[in-house]
Amino acid sequence: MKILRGSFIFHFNCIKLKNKVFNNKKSLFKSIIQMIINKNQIADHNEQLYEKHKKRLNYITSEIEGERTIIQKLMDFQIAIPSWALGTGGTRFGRFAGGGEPRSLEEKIEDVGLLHALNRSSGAISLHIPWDIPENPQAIKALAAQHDLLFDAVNSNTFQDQPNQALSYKFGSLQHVDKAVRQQAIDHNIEVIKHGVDLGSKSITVWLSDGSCFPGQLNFRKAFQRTLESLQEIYAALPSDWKMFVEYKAFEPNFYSMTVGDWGMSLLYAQKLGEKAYALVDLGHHLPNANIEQIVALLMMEGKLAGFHFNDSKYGDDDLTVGSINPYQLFLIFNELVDGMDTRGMNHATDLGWMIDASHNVKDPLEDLLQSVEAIQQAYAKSLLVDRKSLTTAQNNNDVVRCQEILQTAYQTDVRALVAEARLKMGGALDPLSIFRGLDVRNGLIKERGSKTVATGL
Ligand code: RM4
Ligand code: MN
Ligand code: MN
Repeated sequence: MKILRGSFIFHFNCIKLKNKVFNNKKSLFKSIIQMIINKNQIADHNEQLYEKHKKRLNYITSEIEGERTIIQKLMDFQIAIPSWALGTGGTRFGRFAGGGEPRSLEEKIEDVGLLHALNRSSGAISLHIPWDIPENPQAIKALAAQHDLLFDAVNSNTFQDQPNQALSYKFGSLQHVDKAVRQQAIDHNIEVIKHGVDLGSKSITVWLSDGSCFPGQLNFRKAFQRTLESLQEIYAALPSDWKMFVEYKAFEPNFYSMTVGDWGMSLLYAQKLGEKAYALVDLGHHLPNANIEQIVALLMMEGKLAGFHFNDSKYGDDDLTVGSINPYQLFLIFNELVDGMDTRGMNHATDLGWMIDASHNVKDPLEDLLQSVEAIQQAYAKSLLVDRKSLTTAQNNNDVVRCQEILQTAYQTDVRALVAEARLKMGGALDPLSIFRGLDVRNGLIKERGSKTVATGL
């Protein structure tokens, strides 16, 4: 009886799934994606995996409470994909480009659309200007809309000189001793905001590789003040519903000091700029062993956390797949985030910026991004499992053992079926990575775009 009932539900759900994917096909698949992933392939894939998935889901839901809320929160949670991470990255010494990389902004949007079709959780793209200038914003916006994509924060670039640029950033941009160079960098940032406005972005991320290479080269105080003044001019150009994210970074090879070097400096700029300015945390931008979860907790306490650039690292700003080196840290960060957001009554999905900032040197960028999104969702789901009431009681009783047990219980829970269920409910694939490989998506892209393409960006 039980088996019969189970198989009936299984069958019924499969029909529902097929219909859902079929009905959504217009918004899910376009152009190249349509050619590579045909409309029923996700449904077929899900059908094949459904029984196994259901077993896993039944197990976890029998172990935890509030699974519906968790699944809903996972469904609401979207992670922006950086336009500069869709091709193979490189190190300072070289780049080993893969095939089928996107050759234009349009193709980058298609790549993100492809990810989003598979996981339904990559519904936004973050553009780096001038690497990805939307020449025809209306058309770009329409293309993104076809793939159900929004535009997340726009990013300025004053850490490289561009061809035909009048003045050089060799000695800095917003901090430069020469006002003309600063003005050029300010104008560029304002230009970036304009591009963002055209596309419906609501924030600009400013990351500077301003600093000094040798002791004595720079007057720290004056460099800070010049940078602040420049940021103030950019801030003044923000539309009323926009935010400015000031991203810090402790080091850059060749540098002795960074002008926005840690969360203290970011916070200082953000506080002096005003209520629309926030500090952005890129996980790879800290000195080794920094307690990022504590930084996050305090930035949130001050209402000054912008959001994240997710990646992972062992030594420096390695830009590796988030969760690949230190998944426990990622969980602890999310644990603070959920606690902080709930305390402040914030919307988990929309009140902070969730972005990936990674560079893929040896993996297929799209596979890496699928792994990244999954890792973020897992850390988020686990942090939603933390028994906060008991944790507070244990903390108040100095019951250190219990505190650890509570966190570990959540962390050790296998939440993969919850994440997969959220995907399934949204019309995505139960196992995006396996369907990506099963359908040989990369080869489809190579056939379309060629094997010698090199994406712009990092
Ligand atoms: C920096 C920083 C910025 C990113 C650039 C490309 O290290 O993480 O966010 O825009 O790299
Ligand atoms: Mn970053
Ligand atoms: Mn970085």
